[in-house]
Amino acid sequence: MSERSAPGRGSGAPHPDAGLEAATKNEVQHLPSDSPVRFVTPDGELAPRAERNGYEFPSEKLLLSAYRAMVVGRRFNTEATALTKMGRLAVYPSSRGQEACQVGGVVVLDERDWLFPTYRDTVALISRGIDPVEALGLLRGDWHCGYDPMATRTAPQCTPLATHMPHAVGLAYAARRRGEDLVAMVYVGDGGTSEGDFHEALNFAAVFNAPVVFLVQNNRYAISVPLSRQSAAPSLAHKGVGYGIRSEQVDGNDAVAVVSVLSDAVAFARTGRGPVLVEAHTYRMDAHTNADPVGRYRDASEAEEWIERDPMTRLEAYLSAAGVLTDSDIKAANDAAEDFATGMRPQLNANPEVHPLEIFDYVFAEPTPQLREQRSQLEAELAQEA
Ligand SMILES: Cc1ncc(C[n+]2csc(CCOP(=O)(O)OP(=O)(O)O)c2C)c(N)n1
Repeated sequence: MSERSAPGRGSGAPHPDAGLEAATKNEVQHLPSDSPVRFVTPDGELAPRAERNGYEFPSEKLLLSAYRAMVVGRRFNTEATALTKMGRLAVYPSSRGQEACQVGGVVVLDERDWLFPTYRDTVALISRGIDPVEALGLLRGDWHCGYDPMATRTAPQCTPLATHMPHAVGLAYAARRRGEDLVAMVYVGDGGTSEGDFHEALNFAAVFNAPVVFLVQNNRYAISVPLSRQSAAPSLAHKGVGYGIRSEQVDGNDAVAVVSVLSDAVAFARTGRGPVLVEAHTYRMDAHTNADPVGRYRDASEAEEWIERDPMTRLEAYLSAAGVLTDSDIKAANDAAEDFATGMRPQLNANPEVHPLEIFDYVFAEPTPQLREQRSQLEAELAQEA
């Protein structure tokens, strides 16, 4: 636990109704740091201690597992993008450049915790141990969701912006009322913070003290719309403050800082002291998806500049200089990533056998009249074609 969250420390396991009385509210510092929390400079050197804003250094073990997962994640991003070019994947929203956030939000979770991802967050899914082929089910167009959300404690990837946020809050609040101490980690983009569901979720979470960590990956663009056209707030982290949520901003390309701030946020939420919002400043190095003409709204030189702040090279440089990572560890991580990518290829090259009518199953426990009608329309069309 960091100095920063110390005021509420020791509150112990919460009463299931703890949300109704946020005892620590007045003691909690809600305002984010003036500049994003940082541990490591882009060159891989230690940043001045003051930039940590009181957060603690993560363990070497956690950083090493984050590093390995990031190497796999980077390789997965290139493989999935290649699969779109070969026509094996309908669409892929790459998170290249955002691997510190993708992995950082997952390595701080326990098995009991829930993850609520968006379409951008497939690397977070594989970092949680979800089979890569199952993780690509939605983007391949086979299923609404290719993995079992209950077994993996991972909600389906959400395509409508921010609609998963109230779900996460509801799940976390219900779990707390049942006496469980799980935390829900919600990923959302900068564009998602302009949606009504974002604001409703934050308000509910704050009023009912729900154990949720909102991770805003501010990658600078909502497709082609730059941040300056999306928000006039001093930072996206400030959006949490208005709801009474402890909020923080972090350098999202510094994996050490991301892991530290998010570990602290998860511990804070787990001990019943309420939700936390973390804005991670990062950059989407690739296009929004493979179908996006990125050159029409941003300069190639901008992406070039961010290469210097690449989260992978930064963590690698830091861990190597600290003597935690050797050349053979780096090679082993890259070999494992290569095996991972080649391992998923045969399955993705095979044609999936999915019955078209299955698209209507599992949408709701009880299908709506509209779904039933659509299902019979398609059934009739298929019968005609047969
Ligand atoms: C409710 C809703 N409105 C519009 C869209 C269309 N849309 C898809 S992605 C996107 C931009 C999202 O940007 P951001 O939240 O920053 O996430 P990123 O894609 O950058 O990860 C928009 C507007 C949508 N999916 N859902």
